[in-house]
Order: sequence, then structure tokens, then C-alpha cells
Amino acid sequence: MRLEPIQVTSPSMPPIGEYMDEISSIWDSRWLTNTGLKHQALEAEICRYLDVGNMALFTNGHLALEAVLGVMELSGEVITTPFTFASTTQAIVRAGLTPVFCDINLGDYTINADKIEALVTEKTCAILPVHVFGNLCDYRKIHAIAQKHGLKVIYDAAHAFGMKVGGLGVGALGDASMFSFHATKVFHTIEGGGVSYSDSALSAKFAAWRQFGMFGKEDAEVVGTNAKMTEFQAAMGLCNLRHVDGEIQKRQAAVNRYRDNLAGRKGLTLCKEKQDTVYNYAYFPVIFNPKQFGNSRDGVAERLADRGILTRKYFYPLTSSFSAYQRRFHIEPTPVAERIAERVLTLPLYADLSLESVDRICKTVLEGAR
Ligand code: T4K
Repeated sequence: MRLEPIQVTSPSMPPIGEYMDEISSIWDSRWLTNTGLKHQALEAEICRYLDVGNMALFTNGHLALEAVLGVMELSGEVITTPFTFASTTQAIVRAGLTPVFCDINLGDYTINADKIEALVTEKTCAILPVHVFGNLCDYRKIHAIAQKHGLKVIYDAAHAFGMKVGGLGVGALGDASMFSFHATKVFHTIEGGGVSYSDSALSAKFAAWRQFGMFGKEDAEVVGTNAKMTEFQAAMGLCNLRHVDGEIQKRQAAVNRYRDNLAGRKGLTLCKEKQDTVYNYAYFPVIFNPKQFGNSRDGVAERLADRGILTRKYFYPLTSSFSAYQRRFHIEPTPVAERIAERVLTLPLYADLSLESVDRICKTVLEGAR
């Protein structure tokens, strides 16, 4: 019997009738984009859901991150992590800033806060850590360093939508946090992204930045681009937001099943959950120790692919090794990040992934151990 292929992820979809209802008013108004009513409603709803004071929406998460770096008018060096998606580092470089790569923790793969201060120079303007896979950075230590040296803290929270720590929405941490609403994310607007930020004075600047740098209709007062979310994207967001709690619960059930199958297996390391954190179960990364497990990360990925199960090597290679950056920036070695990037594999995870499929994935992984 041929088994159904399993994708690494699959977008959450609202009932089609609900989306049709939501978009029908767009036909009446003929207002398709440029911060329309759906956009405004979604901005307010996301503020409420994330428990943050300010939110600016963009056509994707990457441009949302570029917007933060743009409106804060930063220049110089940004201390960041190489263990991330291309977007984080590309946003820094496209904003005319220099990435300075800091190593990561062995336990949660976020930036190693104990190694940040040694990288601070007179040119440093910001720290840009990533809550990678929904593992929250050591924000207390990061904020103390930033305060001591007068640096901005901008979180790449692309993976952290809806998460809470100590009862606080993660978007309230630091000066700003970028969330991705890409189709593959826990909450999505097809393509989309948003920034939560602490300084309300930035609202007009964000609006101008995504509208060609124009506050009004004639002059472009700042350098900007076109990064507006359309009304169809916002409508998808309004629908998906009504269902996101249920989708996260379904993801949690899949993660629990993975843990039941894989926890404690020799040669496999799973992320640990912290007591004071509310998770969104965005990804399920596993670290394969080839000697102890008896098969390498690449061997496992190949074996799964041969059986129709698609995985991703998030995040391999490190962004610091991208050819676009070689001979352009001084790149410090980050041995822990290198080791994790060589061994990590994210297994399929999405709300509609059945528990039987999780069992099939785990069985295939474990039978591959030699
Ligand atoms: N910062 C971080 C830390 C990020 O991880 C990301 C994005 C960003 C910033 C930037 O945010 P955005 O500008 O994207 O909003 C995916 C996503 O495209 C990307 O959003 C995400 N991170 C990254 C980690 O993963 P790919 O190229 O690896 O995946 P892709 O698009 O091939 O999709 C994976 C699987 O999902 C497919 O094999 C099938 C399924 N799929 C995908 C799409 C697009 C569907 O079933 N339907 C779909 O419509 O990048």
C-alpha cells in the first residue's frame, strides 16, 4: 500500500465560507489595499491577541523587519545570530548595517547572551536576536546589556506568534518584535508580517515607510518602499485569528505525540519547555548525534524523503556562511551554531497533522538508527 506523502508543513485554512463572507464587503467597497478597513481591523485585533500596545502590518515579515531597522534610523553594527532563516541577516545587510555574529546556546539555539558583551564596540547600535523555533531568548540578560551600552533590542519573533512569558505577550519585549504571518506559520495572512513596538511615536514612520516613504501625497520625507498588506491578506488574518487557539492546541497534541515517541531515545535531543512560557508549537526540531543515534541528520532526512516524508534542515547552513557575505564582513567563528546546524532536522508539524502520521514519522526515524 502506498502511503500519503507528508509535507513538512501545511497552512491552516479557515472554512471557505467564512473567508468568502469576510471578503464580500471588499467587492462592495472596492477598497483593495492601502490600509483599508480590514487592515485597520486586523491591526487592532492582533494588538489585542498579542497583548501589545502598537502593531504595524506589512506585506511580509521580511519587510516588517527591514521597516524596523529603517524607521529606527540605525547605523553601524548589529549583534545577531547566524542560526536563523536568511531573512534575519538579509534585513540587516539591506538596511546598510553590518551583522556581527554571536554564537548560540547548546540547549535552546537562541543567541548566547553571555557572549554578546564581548562583541559590543563603539559602532554597535542594536542587538537582533531570534526566538528561534519559539524558544525565547534570555531577554533579561539581553536587556541589561542593551541598557548598559545604549543599544536597541529588536527581536525576530517570526516563530513566536501568540507566545507568552511570565504572563506577558512576547511582543512586549525589547524595543520592537517582528512576527511573520507567512502561509507556513502558526497564524498567517497568506503572506504578511507585523511589528509590535514600544514607542508610539514610530506609528507614523512605519506607515510612511511602507508607503514609499511618504507621509502625505507629494513629498517622500524618508526613504521607504511599498510594503502594504492588501485587504485580502488582512481578511485571511481576521478569519485565521478566530481559529488560532484551536490550531495551536492541535499542534500541541502532535508535539506531545512526538515527545511520547522520541523523548529519551539515545542520540536524539528535543527542545525542553520552560514552566513560565506559553508555547505556540511552531516547529519540532530534533538534533541527531550521529555516533550515538547510529545515523546522521542527512541520513535520516534522506530515509524519510524516500518514504514520502518531507523535512527541512532549519537552519542549515548558518547565514554567516552565505556566499553573499564572504569577504564583505568579518565573521567570528560560532562553533556551537555550526554543530547544531550540522545536526538539526525539523520534522513535519502543522495543525492537521494526524497522530497516526506522527507515529509513522517517528517509526521511520527510529528504524533508521543503525
Ligand atoms: N525571520 C525568520 C526567523 C523566519 O523564519 C522567517 C521566515 C522570516 C524572518 C521572514 O518572514 P516572511 O517574510 O517569510 O514572512 C519558509 C517560509 O517561506 C518562511 O516564511 C519561513 N521563515 C521559513 C523558515 O520557511 P521555505 O522556503 O523553507 O518553505 P516553503 O515556502 O518551501 O514551504 C515549506 C512547505 O510548506 C512546502 O514544502 C509545502 C508547504 N506549503 C508552503 C506554502 C508556501 C504549503 O503547503 N502551502 C503553501 O502555500 O521558507
